[in-house]
Amino acid sequence: MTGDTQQRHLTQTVDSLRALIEDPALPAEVRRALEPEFAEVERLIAKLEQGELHVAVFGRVSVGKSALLNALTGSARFSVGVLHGTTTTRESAQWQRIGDSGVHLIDTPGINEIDGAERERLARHVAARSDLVIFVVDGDLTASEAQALRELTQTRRPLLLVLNKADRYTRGERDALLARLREHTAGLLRADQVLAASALPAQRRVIRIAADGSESETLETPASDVAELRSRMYELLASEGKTLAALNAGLFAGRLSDEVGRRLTEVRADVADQLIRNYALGKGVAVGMNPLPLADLAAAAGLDVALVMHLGHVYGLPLTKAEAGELVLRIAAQIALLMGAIWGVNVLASALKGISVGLSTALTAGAQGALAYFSTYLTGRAAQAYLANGKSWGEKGPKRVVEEILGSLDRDSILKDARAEILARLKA
Ligand SMILES: Nc1nc2c(ncn2[C@@H]2O[C@H](COP(=O)(O)OP(=O)(O)OP(=O)(O)O)[C@@H](O)[C@H]2O)c(=O)[nH]1
Ligand SMILES: [Mg+2]
Repeated sequence: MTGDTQQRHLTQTVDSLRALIEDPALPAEVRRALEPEFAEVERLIAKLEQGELHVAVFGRVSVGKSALLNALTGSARFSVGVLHGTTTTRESAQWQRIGDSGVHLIDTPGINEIDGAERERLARHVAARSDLVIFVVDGDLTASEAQALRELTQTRRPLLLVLNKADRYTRGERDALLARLREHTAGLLRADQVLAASALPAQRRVIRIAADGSESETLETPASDVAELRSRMYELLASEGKTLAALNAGLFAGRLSDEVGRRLTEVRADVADQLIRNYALGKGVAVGMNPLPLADLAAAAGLDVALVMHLGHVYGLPLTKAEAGELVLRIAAQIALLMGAIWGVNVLASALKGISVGLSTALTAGAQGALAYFSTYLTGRAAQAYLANGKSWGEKGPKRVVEEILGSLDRDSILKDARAEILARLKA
C-alpha cells in the first residue's frame, strides 16, 4: 500500500469521525449524555493525526505479557512477577518509530477465569482499540483463551498469537504446540500469525565437565528470544501501519455510530419521557388551580402544541407551530374517535376513584388536574411515536398507534400518581 493511499484512508477516517461528533442534528441533551463516547472519538482523532500506532498485549494472567514487552524494549519498564495479576492497569511505553509512526507498546492485566472481572474488562477495552494485538499464551489454548481470541478476531483486529515460554519446551514439543495452535485457530489466523518466543527464559543449571574430569555446576540465564516476533511486528506495522490505524479507527467509529444510534434512541426516549411528564404536570397543575369545564379541556391545547414542538426538537425533526397544532388536533381526534364521550367520563371516574362523596374542592381540583395531565400525557406519547418513526404514523396509521398507546398505559396508576403530584404542588 502506498503512502498516499494510507494518507487518504487516514484523512477519510478522520473526516468521518469528525462528522460523527459534529452532527448538528444532535440535540444538546443527547450530546451531553454521550459525552464519554465523544471524548473517546476526540482521542482517536488525535491519535490518528499524530500517526500513533498502539500495540497491546493480551492474554491469561502470568503467561509473560509484561516480560514480552520488556524483551521488546530491552528494559525492565513493565513489572513482571510470579504471582497472578502482577499487572493491574493499562501501562504503556513508547517503543520506536516505524516509518513515520511512533509505536506505543501497551501492557494490560491478564484475563483470569477466577476473578478480576474489572481488570479483564479493561484489557478487552484496550485490545479492542489497539492497532495490533499480541495475544500471548504459554501452552495450548484454554477454552476461555479460545473464546477471547474469537471475540478479538471478530473485531477484525490484526493479531499475532505468541507461544511464550518456549524455553520450557524441547524443539520438538514447541513445534508440535505451534502446530496445535495453528490447527485450533485455523480460519481465524493464518499460519504465519502464530509464532514462538521466550521473553524471560528461566535460569538453567549447567553442568560442565572439565578436561580433568571434574564437574562444576553453574546457573545460567539464557538470553530472551523475541526476534521472530519483532520482525513480524515490523513487517505488519511498516507495510500496513497507517492503514491499520485508519481501519481500526474506522471499525471503532462504525461500532460507535451504531452505539450512538442506539444510545440516541434511548436518550431521546428518556428526554422525551421527562418532557412529557413535565408538560403534563404543568398542565395538570394549571387546570387544578383553575378548574375548567370538561369541554374546555380540549381547547386548552396551547401547552400540548408547545410540548409537541419541543419533542420535535429532541427527535431532530423540528415542527412549525402550525404543524404541531395540526398534529395535536389529529391526535385529539383519534382519541375522541376511539373513546368518544365515554373516554372523558371513564377517565374522570378513574381520577376520582377512591374519593368519597362530599369531595373537598382540593380533591376535585386534583381530579380535574389529573384528567388534564392524562390528556397531555397521551398526546405527548402519541406525538413521540410519530416522531420516533421519522414523522410518520407508519403502516398502522394514527388510529392504531393511539389505540396501542392507550392499551399499554396503566391508566389508573398514572392518574393516581398525577393526582398525588398535582395535589402536592397545589398545597405547596
Ligand atoms: N520460563 C519462562 N518464564 C517466563 C517467560 N516469560 C515470563 N516468564 C515468567 O512468567 C511469570 C509471569 O510473567 P509476567 O510477565 O509477569 O506475566 P504477565 O502475563 O504480565 O502476568 P500478569 O501481569 O499477572 O497478567 C514470571 O515469573 C516470569 O518470570 C519465558 O519466556 N520463559
Ligand atoms: Mg503483566
